[in-house]
Amino acid sequence: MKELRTRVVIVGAGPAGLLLGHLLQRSGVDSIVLERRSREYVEQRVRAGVIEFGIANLIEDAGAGERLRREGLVHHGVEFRFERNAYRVPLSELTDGKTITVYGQQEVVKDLIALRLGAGAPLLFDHEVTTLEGLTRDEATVEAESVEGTIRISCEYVAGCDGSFGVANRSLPTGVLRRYERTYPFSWLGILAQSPPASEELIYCRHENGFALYSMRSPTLSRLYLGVRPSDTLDAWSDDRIWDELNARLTTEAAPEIHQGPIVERSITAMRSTVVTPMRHGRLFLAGDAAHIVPPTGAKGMNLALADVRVLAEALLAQLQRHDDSLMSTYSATCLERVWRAEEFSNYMTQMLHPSDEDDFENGVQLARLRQAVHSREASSVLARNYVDLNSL
Ligand code: FAS
Ligand code: PHB
Repeated sequence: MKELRTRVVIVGAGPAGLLLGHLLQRSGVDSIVLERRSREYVEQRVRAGVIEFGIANLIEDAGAGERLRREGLVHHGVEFRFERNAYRVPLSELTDGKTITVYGQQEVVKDLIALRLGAGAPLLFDHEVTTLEGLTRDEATVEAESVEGTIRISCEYVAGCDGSFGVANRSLPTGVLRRYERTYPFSWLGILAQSPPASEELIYCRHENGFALYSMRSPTLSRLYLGVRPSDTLDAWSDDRIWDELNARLTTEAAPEIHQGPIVERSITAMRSTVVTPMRHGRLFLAGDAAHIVPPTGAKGMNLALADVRVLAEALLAQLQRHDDSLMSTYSATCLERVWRAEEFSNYMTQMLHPSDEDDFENGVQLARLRQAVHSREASSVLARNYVDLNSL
């Protein structure tokens, strides 16, 4: 048993844990980041790709945005396709010039890992946190297992940035923990393909066969998604079937073809919405997917996680440097107000863009909502503001 001591233990080296570690380290507050997976694994894990206007500024202001600004793809609009037609929503025009940046989550993770290791700050990969104790006592302790054995860390606060299946949200005692959940009758099959993007901007598509999304990672790497049945497995989807279905759903008279290429990554992700409350329990603070999950249709997952950390870092620094716990005591309420807005927007986008197999009345309502979103200036302005900058509104 190795015994260590620090001020803040951060569980999880995803975007939330790494940005928090960086913001604390930059302000001279010691922390230890523990990650159960290897560095290679977290740096190659394909997830989110869209960064909001205010969150890109947050990453840049934190001194972690050099490559994001250099390689990120800045978009001023987004396209919706349905009933064989395409409609562009001019995001920047509707939001006084704000933009989204397309930059892979794993690139953000790589940049933050390089910064932390470059600063010589502790980041322990292949360390699985098993126990959180003393959360309501004078001092918390965190235990983690690795091939070298067990380490036990005493600390003042614990940041649970370990995702929805981590140890942190399971450490909230029953009676304290409240979980709000919704699951959706579809999943997303996502692929990464070595093909030049067929479009300058993202394309969200509602087709009678199902949902489709055209996104990208670089001028040579496309990221595409298909709505599939929750029971579907990757074996049921050959490359030909994937491209045939993407072509069937995404193409219109005006845009007959999408560029195909070797598929280098594929995964199926279940669709669900989850909110865990409270986001604080004594010395434990939850941030990111540990506290909330949104379906990716609104591109809010990573943005929500980083916005939580913006609030948490300020609250921890106020307490640890100025013995002012006011921001800590409002942390949960402050974040949950924004989290529920993101849940609402992500649910709105998800319901609007995924046809129902059995409820034609619902399909009628969805199409009416979609037509309004692209034809009514008021509706597309609300959509644009939420899509581009919800977490900083
Ligand atoms: P993360 O899940 O990124 O990081 C948590 C970390 O904690 C992980 O590295 C995990 O290994 C570690 N951990 C867990 N338990 C631990 C323990 N006991 N000890 C130590 N470490 C532990 N969002 C989008 O906007 N667009 C997308 O296309 C999209 N696709 C997604 C696909 C998938 C499969 C998933 C799960 C999410 C996707 N998301 C997407 C949402 C995603 O971007 C998340 O919101 C984002 O990863 C949240 O970041 P974190 O809260 O840092 O959690
Ligand atoms: C992505 O690029 O991976 C992406 C973009 C928009 C979404 C979800 C995922 O809504």
